[in-house]
Amino acid sequence: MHCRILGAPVQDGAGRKGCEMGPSALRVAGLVEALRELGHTVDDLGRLASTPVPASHPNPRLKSLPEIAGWTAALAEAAYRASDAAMPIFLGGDHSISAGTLAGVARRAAESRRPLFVLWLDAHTDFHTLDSSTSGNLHGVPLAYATGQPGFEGCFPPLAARVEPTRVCAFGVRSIDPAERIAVDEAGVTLHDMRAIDEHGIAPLLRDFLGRVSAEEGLLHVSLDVDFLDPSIAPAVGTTVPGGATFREAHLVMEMLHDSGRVASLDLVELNPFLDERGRTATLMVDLVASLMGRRIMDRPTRSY
Ligand code: 6HN
Ligand code: MN
Ligand code: MN
Ligand code: MN
Repeated sequence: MHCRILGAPVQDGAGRKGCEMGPSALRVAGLVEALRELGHTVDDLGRLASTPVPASHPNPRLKSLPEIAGWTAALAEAAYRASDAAMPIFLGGDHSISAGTLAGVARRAAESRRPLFVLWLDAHTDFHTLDSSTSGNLHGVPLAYATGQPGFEGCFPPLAARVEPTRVCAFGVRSIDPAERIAVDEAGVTLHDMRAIDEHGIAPLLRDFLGRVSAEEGLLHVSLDVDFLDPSIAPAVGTTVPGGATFREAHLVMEMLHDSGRVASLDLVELNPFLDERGRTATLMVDLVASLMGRRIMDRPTRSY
């Protein structure tokens, strides 16, 4: 695989500062070396920059709207370019970066006439609109924007192609605001909360989704929020919620994703190195990427989902 690494040092979308250090911490934890060790070629594109664009909205709670609108435009363009004949890995930065990365990879998928699927690994659904957000933190809106929910017009850049919400599957949800619950449902997003994972196990749920991706010969974008993981193994995030994915659940997801051969692009988001303990969260994120990219304990027969 040919990978392109792009740093997106965005922190204005989160309530706590520190995510701008995320790309550095992931590099220090050995991301590029891990990929090369697995036989992949890596182009490190460094870090993206952006300038705020004028934007205003009647919701007075929204924070840093011009900054995040600027990042979304810059990232949409960068993601579109980086996804040409390579697998882009976007290093956040808070989760607002996915507004741009999804917009860019959706445009690429539409041009190549391939259906785009999204696996959203997160304690949250990030499905607020600019109108419904009560915290005003724009890392709570990227999935609503990228799936074309109303109310972003005139603030965020227009979408060249939207992500079809029925092709989005969220795993690990355990905190959802009332407005998001309604919107996710109406949009037709598949949502597996932690209870579903407890009851069924994560493997059969993921196998179903990967089966759908395969059946349509889809491209798969994976968005991995640090808070998908249980805070006891991944403390470096500003929005910890107890009861998250375990170490083995998370690795199993990555191993199954690797076996599917469908992953076309990846976000690593919400890592706040200021909150980490001796780099353990950054190291875990790099190890999860390694599993996704082919590191394994034992060889297994190739399986197609
Ligand atoms: N994240 N729903 C909450 C809010 O503030 O709107 C939490 C958002 C968390 C964002 O997970 O990237
Ligand atoms: Mn998130
Ligand atoms: Mn989250
Ligand atoms: Mn909220």
